[in-house]
Amino acid sequence: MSFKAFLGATLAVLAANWCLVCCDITDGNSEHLKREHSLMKPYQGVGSQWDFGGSTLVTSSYVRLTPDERSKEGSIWNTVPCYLKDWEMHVQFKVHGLGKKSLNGDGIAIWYTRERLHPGPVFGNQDQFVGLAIFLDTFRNDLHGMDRSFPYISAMVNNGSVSYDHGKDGRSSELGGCSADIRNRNHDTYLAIRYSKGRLTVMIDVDDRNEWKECIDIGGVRLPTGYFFGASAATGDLSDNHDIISMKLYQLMVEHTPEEENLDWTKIEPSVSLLKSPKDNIDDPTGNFRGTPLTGWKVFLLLLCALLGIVVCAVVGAVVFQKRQVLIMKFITSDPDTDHLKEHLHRLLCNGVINSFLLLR
Ligand SMILES: [Ca+2]
Repeated sequence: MSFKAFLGATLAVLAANWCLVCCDITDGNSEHLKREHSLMKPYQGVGSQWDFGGSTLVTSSYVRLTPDERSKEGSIWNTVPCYLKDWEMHVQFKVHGLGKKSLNGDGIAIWYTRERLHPGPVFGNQDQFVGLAIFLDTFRNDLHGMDRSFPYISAMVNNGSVSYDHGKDGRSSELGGCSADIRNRNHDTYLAIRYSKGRLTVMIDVDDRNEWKECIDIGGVRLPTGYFFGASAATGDLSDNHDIISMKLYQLMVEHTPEEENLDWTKIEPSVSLLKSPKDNIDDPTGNFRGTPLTGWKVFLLLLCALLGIVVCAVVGAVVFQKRQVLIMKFITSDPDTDHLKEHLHRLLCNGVINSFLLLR
């Protein structure tokens, strides 16, 4: 192989690898890692670009928000407000501890909020926050919500007016979520949060398959620019090590209309315009969106339809049965040969079944 051919082949392999990485991250959008909003080993930016508080401990290989001890809370916050309109945050994290399954808590929250470094009761951060939160809830508080398994990942957008309901694991304000086995895994676990053109997508990679699995995908989400990224965690009577390995922010190159560009994005109030109400499913054990409740006349119509269906089926069945009986009688009287009769009866029965099927269709 000539040097030229060798160089060409090497460049092709490099280009293919680069493309694979690129496609994996952004699904087609070109992207840029924003170092001022990213937290990476060996965490040299901590101190200037990141503040931390509470029980947070920064080592050279991880940022431990809480140790595996009771009643701890810690957080880490980007000091630089983010003015990107479209972004994707990748979080590499690890939740691990000595507690047996279900005997651990409480979890991690990833934030994009107006305020920063305000300790409080929501996974170590303040309640009635303004902005976006993604909760990695590892402890089931609501013993009535057995339809979902824990750990459970969910999203909440708040304009400061809503309190997070720990007793219900945030179900009343949840925009979407999924169960994810994120605890005590032997491999790395990842979460991706993408916000672009009003669409919020959360993906997870927790099964060591090196592929993203969708967890949340909702439109109509309005978030301003100029907020801060952060992460926090808390333990209660039960505990875990809550470690952040990295938080990498990528800018998504998305075109906006001139009208959108001219808006003052810092003035946007966090909100969600859902077609249906959020998953406030206090009465609904399935946790799914509820349709309008069935009123009296709707129940009546439903029952009437069911009754009519039964009557139609019964009439069709009776007609088919009667026809078949008549034909059988005809053969019995017209053909006294027993073997021949048997063959006809068999054929008729088969035809009868097929006819019944066709009629019922
Ligand atoms: Ca919980």
